[in-house]
Amino acid sequence: MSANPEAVLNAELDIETVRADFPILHQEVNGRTLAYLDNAASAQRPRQVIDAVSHYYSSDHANVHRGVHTLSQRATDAFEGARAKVRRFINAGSDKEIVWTRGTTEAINLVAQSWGRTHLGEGDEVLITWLEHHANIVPWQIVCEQTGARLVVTPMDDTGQIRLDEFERLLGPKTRMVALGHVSNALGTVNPVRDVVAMAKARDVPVLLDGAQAVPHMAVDVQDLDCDFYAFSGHKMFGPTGIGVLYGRESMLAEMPPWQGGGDMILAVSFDGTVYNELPWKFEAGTPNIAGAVGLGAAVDYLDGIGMSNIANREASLLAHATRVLEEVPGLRIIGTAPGKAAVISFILEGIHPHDIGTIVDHEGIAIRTGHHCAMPIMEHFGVPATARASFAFYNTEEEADRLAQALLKVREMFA
Ligand code: C6P
Repeated sequence: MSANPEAVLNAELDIETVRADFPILHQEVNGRTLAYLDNAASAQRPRQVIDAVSHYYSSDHANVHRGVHTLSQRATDAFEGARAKVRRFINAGSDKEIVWTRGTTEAINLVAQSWGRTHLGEGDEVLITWLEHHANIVPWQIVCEQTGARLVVTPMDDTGQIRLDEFERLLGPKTRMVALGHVSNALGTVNPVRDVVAMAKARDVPVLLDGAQAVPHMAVDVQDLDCDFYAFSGHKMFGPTGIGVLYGRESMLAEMPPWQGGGDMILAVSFDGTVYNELPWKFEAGTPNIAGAVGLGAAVDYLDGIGMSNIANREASLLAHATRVLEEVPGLRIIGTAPGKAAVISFILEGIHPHDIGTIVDHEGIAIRTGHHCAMPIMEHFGVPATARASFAFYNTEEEADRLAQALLKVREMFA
């Protein structure tokens, strides 16, 4: 699909054209056409991203920010050009606010270590929610251990929505940071991040949003959200693995110390001391994932070409269809039933272990994820060890959802 935002704005997506962009989807798995319904774990890449990475390695590769030679300049232009694309995509105010990381996990660890170790002390509180991925729990637990701060958790209700009344109550004089997911990977709940940010801002508490499951599926505007940090991963938004982004408000990043030392994050080094580089390079020690950044820039172009509102609309109708057909499977219970969910359906089948479900549907060529989805507290809340999870992208079809429902009927027959 060519990048032409006006032509496709609010258009019905031509699914066959879109699917033609994704070579991996056109294969048989276990003798059946692949139905890839594990997009929340990692989405697939369009040809445009694969070509951009291949072109970079075939024509432009050298180290960045280090050479006067032509290839190094080309690599630097491609690398910094990708940063500018990401900045525009999430409407950050400046390229200085876009820090490359390995992914969401590293972005959150960066904030926990750099910001957390300098701002948290004995008795301070970090307020998260029950819906977090482990990547937005464990880094805070680590920094709490290091500083004597305490992790406070906002409960959720049985539909999988955070209790805003409880959040407001727990947001107290000792809260130093609020950190929560924009969209839950395990349930699909879209959290009321605007309300949360407004409440936190009223008390001058900074907010970090884990956007790993939001950026691929909806338009995200960090200035409009008014958050201080926003973390996301390239591989979930149709870009390469090993590249991700930390957006940080410039005033926050400016006063944070580096969290890793080495090449590229310095202006001058002597044995008497080091002068750190400017933003954002202060946080990018060592040779970065240049090809990953280039590929992520191409993924942003691709998403822009389709239009995020078209993607959100398409996925909403896919979710409605898939929910309807899965609910017809006897004994199936959907875990996470918040209104306005993202296109994620976590479910259990009475009396059948999710891993068995995953293995059997794989024989039908259908890829879903089973397990705790790196969100063990959510499983604990619902009293289940694991769920099966189908997670959709704009290139999925109603027919694939129907195939999943039919495969689940077979699973039930096998265990009858
Ligand atoms: N969730 C899933 O199957 P990384 O691994 O750093 O790219 O992303 C971590 C992460 C952080 N937050 C959320 C909300 C996520 O969903 C993830 C990754 C995958 O749901 C793999 S566990």
